[in-house]
Amino acid sequence: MTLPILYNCPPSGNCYKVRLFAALVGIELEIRNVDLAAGAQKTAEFTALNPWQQVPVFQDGETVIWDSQAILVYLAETYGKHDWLPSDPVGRAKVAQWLSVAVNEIQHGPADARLVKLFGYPLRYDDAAKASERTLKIIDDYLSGHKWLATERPTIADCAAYPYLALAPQGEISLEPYPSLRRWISDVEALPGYIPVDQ
Ligand SMILES: N[C@@H](CCC(=O)N[C@@H](CS)C(=O)NCC(=O)O)C(=O)O
Repeated sequence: MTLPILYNCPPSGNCYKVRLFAALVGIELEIRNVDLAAGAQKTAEFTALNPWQQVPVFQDGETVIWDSQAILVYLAETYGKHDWLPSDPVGRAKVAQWLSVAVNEIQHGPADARLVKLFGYPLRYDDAAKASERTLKIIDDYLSGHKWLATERPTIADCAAYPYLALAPQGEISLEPYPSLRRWISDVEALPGYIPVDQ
């Protein structure tokens, strides 16, 4: 049997989103690690898969998808149970809303702070820390009245948002002031099949 391929980088939170969801729903993947530090994402071969020269990339036969949010949508539709991506208009829109937050507010807050502290990326740490404060506060307030992000049950929105929220302390962003966010993180970690990020 040919397994779908995930072009992956072990400490990447975006790649971890895909590995996490695959583990939660029991999708077996062939993992191909891409050495970002050595510039393997910039080769002609990899650029043909993803012109943005980024991981993750997912390849399922002839189908190639880049962007972790898009891969989650594909996996939920193709392999996952429909519960992970609701089919009703409101549920679908709420999932899209949080996928957007994952790429924008979460990326430019705790994910960027982690890039600076863990990998020395030339980004402005103070800006990322300030953005993190606002983002984490808004999400914490929201989660004080909601068990999961998009619907009454976990969806791909939770998988997309979880990695860089849970890994915020690696960017020296404390989760201490956010009890509802910490409760949600524990709930994600209690899901059957949960796997932690590679280090
Ligand atoms: N929106 C994309 C972002 C992907 C992304 O930023 N990937 C990073 C690793 S987390 C990457 O491949 N960077 C390549 C580089 O730094 O040259 C996604 O969600 O997949």
